[in-house]
Amino acid sequence: MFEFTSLLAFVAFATSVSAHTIFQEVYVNGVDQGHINGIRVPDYDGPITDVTSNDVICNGGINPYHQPISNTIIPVAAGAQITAEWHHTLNGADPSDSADPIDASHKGPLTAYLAKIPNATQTDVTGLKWFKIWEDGLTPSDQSWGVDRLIANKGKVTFQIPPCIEEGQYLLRHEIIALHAASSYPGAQLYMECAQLQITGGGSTSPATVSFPGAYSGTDPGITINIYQTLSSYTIPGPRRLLM
Ligand SMILES: *[C@@H]1O[C@H](CO)[C@@H](O)[C@H](O)[C@H]1NC(C)=O
Ligand SMILES: [Cu+2]
Repeated sequence: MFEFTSLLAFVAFATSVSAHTIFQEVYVNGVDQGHINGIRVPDYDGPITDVTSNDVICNGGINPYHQPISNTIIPVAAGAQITAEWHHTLNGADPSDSADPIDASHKGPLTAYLAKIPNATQTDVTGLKWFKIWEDGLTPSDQSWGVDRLIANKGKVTFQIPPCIEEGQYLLRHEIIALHAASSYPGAQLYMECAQLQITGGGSTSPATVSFPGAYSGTDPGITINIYQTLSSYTIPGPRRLLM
């Protein structure tokens, strides 16, 4: 019994250290903007689990940023389709890696938020006002998650930049919340990177906003949850997405 338990613990540990992911490439209306270009990516692909930490804004901190940090600001017309691409490591796609783009155990939702920022390449990312533009959670009918759809699509997800928002410089905070170990807090694994955007055109809508940290709490039903049961619904953390 002892050996069996140790084996299970080892397997769980091995999975947890080997199965992380990084958002590392942006496509605008299908046009590739270049690998790790215009995105603040860490070298280490580990999660953030403290939802009250400043590292939940744009990662970094315990996962040091890849140097030099990209000073590209990606031009995007309001209303454009953004495709975001995730992979297990910063090396990009690896068809021989069963945990690329992310280990299948890491079930959970994906989200995307925007925040206006005076200068999209500035170091300080605290105090920004974030609004959610997209999310993909649980489909109760077949118990499939956003992460399942991400894996089926080889690490890519596509969503729209709202046509109605003000032009200017923004950070796009794109996130996976992996719930395989979320039955107690801290346990949910948050993966996020911020892409640096110059949004043009648009309109004058000023959506309701939230802060990071602050938008999530360890007691949120979407942060602390046992996913090893049939779920009739799942509440994605944070505000509802911006209605367009
Ligand atoms: C934006 O921030 C970067 C990084 O701190 C800095 O190098 C650059 O000069 C800033 N640009 C403007 C227009 O302030
Ligand atoms: Cu992981």
